[in-house]
Parts: sequence; C-alpha cells; structure tokens
Amino acid sequence: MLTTHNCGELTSKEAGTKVTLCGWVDTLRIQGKIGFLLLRDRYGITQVFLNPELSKEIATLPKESVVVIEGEVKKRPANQVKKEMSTGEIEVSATTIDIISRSETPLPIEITEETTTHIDKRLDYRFLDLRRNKIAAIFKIRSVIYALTNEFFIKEKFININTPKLTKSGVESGAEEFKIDYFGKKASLAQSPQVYKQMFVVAGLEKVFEIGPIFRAEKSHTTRHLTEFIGIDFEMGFIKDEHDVMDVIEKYFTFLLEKLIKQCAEELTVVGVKLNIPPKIPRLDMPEIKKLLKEKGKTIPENEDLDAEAEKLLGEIVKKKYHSDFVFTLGYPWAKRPFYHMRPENNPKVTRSFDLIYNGVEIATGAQREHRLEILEKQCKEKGIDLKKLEFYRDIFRYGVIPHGGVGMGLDRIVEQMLNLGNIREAILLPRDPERLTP
Ligand code: AMO
Repeated sequence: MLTTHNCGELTSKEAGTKVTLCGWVDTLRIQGKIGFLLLRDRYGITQVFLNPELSKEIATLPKESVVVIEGEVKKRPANQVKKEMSTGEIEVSATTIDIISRSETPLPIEITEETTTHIDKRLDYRFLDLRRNKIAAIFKIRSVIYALTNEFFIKEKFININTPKLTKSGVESGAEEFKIDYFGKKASLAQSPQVYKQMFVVAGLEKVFEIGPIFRAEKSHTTRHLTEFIGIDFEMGFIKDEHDVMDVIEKYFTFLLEKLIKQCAEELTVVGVKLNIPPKIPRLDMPEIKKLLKEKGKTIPENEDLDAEAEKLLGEIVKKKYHSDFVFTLGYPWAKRPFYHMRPENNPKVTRSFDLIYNGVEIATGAQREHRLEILEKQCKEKGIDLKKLEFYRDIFRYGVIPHGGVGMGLDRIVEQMLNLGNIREAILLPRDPERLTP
C-alpha cells in the first residue's frame, strides 16, 4: 500500500508517529509563509501542516489533485481544535509531498456539500459527485442494504438464483420490453424474473430469491421510474395465501432497518435521516383504502389502480393513523393485474395481490399465483394472451405444481424512499431513463 493510515483515523494516541497518507486535496489554505492542507479519502479528512518550503511547492495546486505526504503526527493546541473536523485533535506535519495527479481546473461541477449544480450535470460527472460526503454515504448505505438483503434471505432458507436477462419474451403485461436482435432472432431484455422464479419454486427449490437488473422500455419521465433498475424478487411455495408472502416482507424490513440503524449510524447522520422500525404493517383492503382516500377528497373509480397522488395521500393517512411508514394495499382489481395473479373464489373482480407503499410510494408488488392450469389458461384468454406462445411457462404447471406466491421489490425505490432522496436517480449510481444512456 502507498499509505500507512487512512485519513480521519489518526488520534492523539499516534502523536509522534511517522505516517504516510494519500488522498485528494479537499482544501488548501496558504497563510503567509505556512500552509494547511485538508487531505481527504473515503474515510475522512486529516489536516496537514505545511512548512514554508512545502507551502511554496504546492501553493498553486488545484483542489481535487491527489498527493502523497509523509509526516509526523502532532497534537494540536487545544485552542486550535475545531470540533467539526474528525481528526481535530491532531495534525500531520508534512516532511515531503509528492503530487501524484494534478486536477484540471475548473471542476465541471461544484463538489461542495451544498452544491447548486443541477442533477443532470451531477449525473454527467457522477464520479466527481461521489466525492461529496452525502452522496458517498448514500451508496455506502445502499451497499449495506444489498448485503443485508442477501443475509436475510439466506437466513430464511431462500435459495439465491440467477436467471437470464436475455429472453424470448416477457410476461409482465403493461411493462414494455426492450426488443433486441439476437443473432437474427427477435429477443428482449428481461422485464422481470417472474417466470423463472415461479419455475424454480415449482422445480422443488420451494423458496428462491434474486437480486438483479430489470429492464423496462417505459417512456416515463417521473421521479420513480428508470428503464433499468435492480429488482429484489422472491417466490415461495406451499403458501396458504398472499398473507404468507407479506409476513416474510414484514420480517425482512424489520431485520433490514434494525441492522441498518446500527451498521450505518454515521452515514445515516450524514444523509440526515432517522429510520423507524416498522410496527406491525397495516394491511388494508381496497374498499377501506378508497374510503380513507375519499374522506380526504380523493376518489378512485372502480377497477382503477391507486395513482401516485393516492399513494402519497395514503402514506400520510397511515402515518397518522397507524404510526407506520409502510402500508400493504390489498385486493387490486383483476382489470389492472397480470394474468398470473390468483383471484379469490368468491370475487373474480379482484386478485390475491398487494402492493407495499413506503413513505407514500409503491416499492413492491406481489401476489399468490394461479397454479391451476385450466384457470390460468382461462385467465390468459380473458387478458387476450396466447399461453401457447409462453410454452415453457405453461409447462411448469403440468407436472405437479405447488401453491406459491411472491413479490418484486425495487431496490432503487427502497433506497430513495428510505433516505428521502426525492428522486430515484439519486439512489442509483448511473441511472438509465429515456433520455440518459451515458455515462
Ligand atoms: P412490478 O411491475 O410492480 O411487479 O415491479 C415490482 C417493483 O419493481 C419496482 N419497479 C420499478 N423501479 C424503478 N423503475 C421502474 N420503471 C420500475 N418498475 C417497477 C417497483 C415495483 O413495486 N413480477 C411482478 C412482481 C411480482 O409479482 O413478484 C413485477 O414485476 O418497486
């Protein structure tokens, strides 16, 4: 390694130690003959004292250049210690400085914490945007969410599967496919692992999950839609009904939030978010939801879905009434749900499905699946779908199939809603939307 220590980790215990640090020039202040350099890496900032000779040597060095410094750790006089600096009690008195990389100027975006650069420009230079503390914190938290998600499902005895993203055709009605040329044949990018997760439950794995990319050719210009996002999908067998799936989701979010509060305390403070552990998540049926919304002046016509405004309003109602950031919304109309959702025996107008709304935005959709082939075929007909074209999907219901259900959750939406980011593009490193294919 180039370094003996990370920035931000030295304390007065190391006073007198010779160290080598390497990082970006966060700030350079030349005061008369001497100078102070705030050196930054992903762990923090260390103040470096520059004697007159070194000050002169790097006086014109632009911010964001990379240097390696050798020096000795010194305790700073108490009256000079600034509380806001993580290594406020020490500084490193430099003996040598090597410039490894000189940054060009001016920087294309403002990389201060209170930047005024527009999000589009920030995304054009995402690698520089990441040098802001808050942005780096978001992606550290996202990384922990990813790891905890794996940990949870493995702990709950789900089997991790990886399913193809190059497919012949999808099954997500309503969700557009990206058509591609596959050696002269028509193919599309997977809009969901739906058929495969059902396939492997039926295969006998019983409980499967996948965290992977999902592609949707939706020309949506909203703060909640991407054309490529990361789905957290799971599917489980031998369920009594869709409530068994919701039980697992509830357990997952309790696990996730409890662990995050502990493991990401520092990053959550940087982002300025206080997380709440969900109480029992309310499960509200559509008639009740409609009644609650109507009381607030919002009418949902029969056979209609909840729109973004209704979800936001419901989020507020639930927060007040049940003190919960989450709500399960149950019993979506058959007219709005895909052919593979099961319908209750006594009411074919609705489905055994649900959404999960988190702080007013849908983050998950799930259901019990129709596993009886005759009924599935009928449902396809009603939706104008030719099941023969989905032959391998049809086959999985022919040789012994267990009752099952599952859910698709959007990782990017979870991060956005959890950290109150206001735009899904803030939750993913390099967003893809109808206008953006680079970087
Ligand atoms: P659905 O289409 O509702 O259901 O997607 C599931 C979840 O994925 C996320 N999501 C998106 N995130 C970002 N940009 C998008 N364009 C986008 N579209 C969806 C949301 C959503 O709740 N096969 C079913 C799931 C299932 O029944 O298991 C499905 O894909 O968080």
